[in-house]
Order: sequence, then C-alpha cells, then structure tokens
Amino acid sequence: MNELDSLVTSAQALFAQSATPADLENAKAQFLGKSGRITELMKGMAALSVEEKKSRGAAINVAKQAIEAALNARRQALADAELETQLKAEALDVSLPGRTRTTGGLHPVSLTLERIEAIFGSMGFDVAQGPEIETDWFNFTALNTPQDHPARSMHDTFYVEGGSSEAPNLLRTHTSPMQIRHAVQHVKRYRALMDAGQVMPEIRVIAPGRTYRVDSDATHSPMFHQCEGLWVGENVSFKDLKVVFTDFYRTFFETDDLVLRFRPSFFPFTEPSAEVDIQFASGPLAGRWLEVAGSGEVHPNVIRNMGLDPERYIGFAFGMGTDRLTMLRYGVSDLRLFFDGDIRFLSQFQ
Ligand code: 2U9
Repeated sequence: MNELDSLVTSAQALFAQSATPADLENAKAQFLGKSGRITELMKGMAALSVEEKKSRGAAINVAKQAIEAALNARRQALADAELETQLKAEALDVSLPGRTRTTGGLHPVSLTLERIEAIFGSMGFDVAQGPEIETDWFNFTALNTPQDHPARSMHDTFYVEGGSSEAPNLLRTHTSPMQIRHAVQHVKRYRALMDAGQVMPEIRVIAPGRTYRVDSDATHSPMFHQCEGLWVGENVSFKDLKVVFTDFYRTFFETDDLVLRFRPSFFPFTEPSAEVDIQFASGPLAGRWLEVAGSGEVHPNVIRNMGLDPERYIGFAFGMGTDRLTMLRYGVSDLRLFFDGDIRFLSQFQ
C-alpha cells in the first residue's frame, strides 16, 4: 500500500474511533487542518517539476476527498446516534393507557347531610344556613340556657376573640343558633301580616352543619356535625314530632322494620324533652336500642326570644348527630376515621 493509501486508511480508522463531534474535529485537524498531513504533502510538492506537480497534486487530491468523505460519513453517523439517543429518551409509548383523573366523590358525612336534607325537604322543611363563629346570645342565652349552665364552661366550649366579656364569641356548640336566626328573620318578615291579624306561615326548618365541642375520643371529635330541626305554628304537638321522626328514620334507613322510643329527658330549650332511640327488627343491630337524637316541645322562653307569643305559637325541635347517623348507616365504629383524610377509607363510600 502506498503512502497516500495508508494515510486515508489511518484517517478512516481515527474517525471511526472518534466517539464525539469534538473528538472527530480533533481527528480532522490532524489530516485536513492548516498543519495537517494533507497540507504537509501539498507543501512537499514545491521542489517537483510542473509535470510531476500535476500528477502528484491529483493523487493528493484524491486522498483528500476520500478523507473528507470519511469525515462526513462519521459526522452523519454521530449525528444519527445522537438523534437516536434523544428519541429513545423522549420516547412515548402511545399504547400505554392514558393517565386517568380519578373522579372525586362526596364525604360519607356529606352524603348523610344530603340525604337528611332530601327527606326533610320532601316534608316541606327549609334548610337554614348560619355562622360557625357565634355569639353567646344565639348559642346559649336565646336558647334559655342559664348563665351557670355547665355547657357554657371552657371545658365544653371553644371561646374565640371578639364579643364582650359578658357575651364572648365562640364556636357554635350546636346548630340551634341557625334556627333562632332563621326564626327571628321569619317573624320579622311576616310581622306586618301578623299585626294585621293574619296567621304567620309556619316555621319549618332544619339546620345541618359543623359544630364544635371540647371533646375527643372514638365517638367524640372536637369538630362534628349535627342536624337540628324546628317546626313552629299555632298547634304543632309532640304527636307531630313522633310522626315526622318515625317517617324520617324509616326512610333514612330504608326499612319500615324500625321502631322509635321517646325517653323523658331535660334540655333548657325544650319542655317536655325526650331522648330518641331507634331499634331495628333485623340486621346486625337488631334488638338494640340506639340513641340517635334529642327532642322536645320548644320552651316558651325560646318561642318568646323568636319574637312570638308562646300563648299562641308552639312547636317541636330536635337535634341529631349526623356523624353518629353515618356511623350507624355504614357500620363505622371509630368517628375519627371520618376526619383522618385517609383516601383508602373514604373511597369506600363513592
Ligand atoms: C330552637 C329551639 C329548640 C334542638 C334540640 C336536642 C334536643 C338535642 C343533641 C342530640 C345529639 C345534639 O348532636 S347532638 O349532640 N340535641 O338533644 N336539640 S332539642 O332544640 C332547639 C333548637 C333550636 C330555636
């Protein structure tokens, strides 16, 4: 093999070993650069005759073109390899299933509140709204709760800034304040009608929502949910309460094999008062009395605090723990599971 052929061969070998464009440029400089081998050979022709320069120059040129061809081939090969690497890195397997966004769902207690609102809605009850930070008046005093009642003490109630030292603000301990507010607005709205001797449209409302008490164990949480109800008119009796409650619980638990028991009790805001138990005739809880609510005929002082004459208007009220109702409905034994935010538990109710 002559000198030029071995030059081309060594150039091809060096280009083939160049792993990166930078290596290849260095290799190129050794052959095609200003101080490269080809330039040296061209300079070496100075002493030749005209005839010899022609043939020698042509031969060197052939070698130079072969080296340039090898250089371009290697450049392309490196570029292709780089593209291949990039494509692999960014490869998207379109046959993979799409990233689904799981659908959300309602919290089991929200499902219960919606169900309660639907059932009482079918009986003509409105749904009251109201503030969770309440005044002492709407949470206790308007509800005939004496100043020294234990429920007012710090170990039961969360007091917050604002209000006055005589009437501090607090986190509502039940949803009763919403009912008082609703009743006061209702009476104001129909005051002119009543002053003209007409009968006030009945107050028929439920008040679902969050309530707060200083308590925490497997069946008590500092934040829990209640739904209270109120039906006031010219003659709304305890019998009406029994009918409404019997209908509600049978509908809620989707069975007529359910009986209620009213046990005499005491609440400052109702007289007479009764705790309410239910008993299933069949199923896992059959035969056991389960306390589900408190109730009673609204105390005359509370009727008065609504702006009504207790000699003319009377009605019943009740309060039920909706977290407890949810636990009964789904067979949940620890209340805290509702508020831990564990999606594995919550997703069972979708
Ligand atoms: C007004 C007048 C009377 C609401 C009532 C109860 C009895 C009661 C508890 C049961 C379980 C709350 O969730 S619980 O802890 N409630 O026992 N609540 S009567 O009486 C009212 C409310 C508003 C204007």
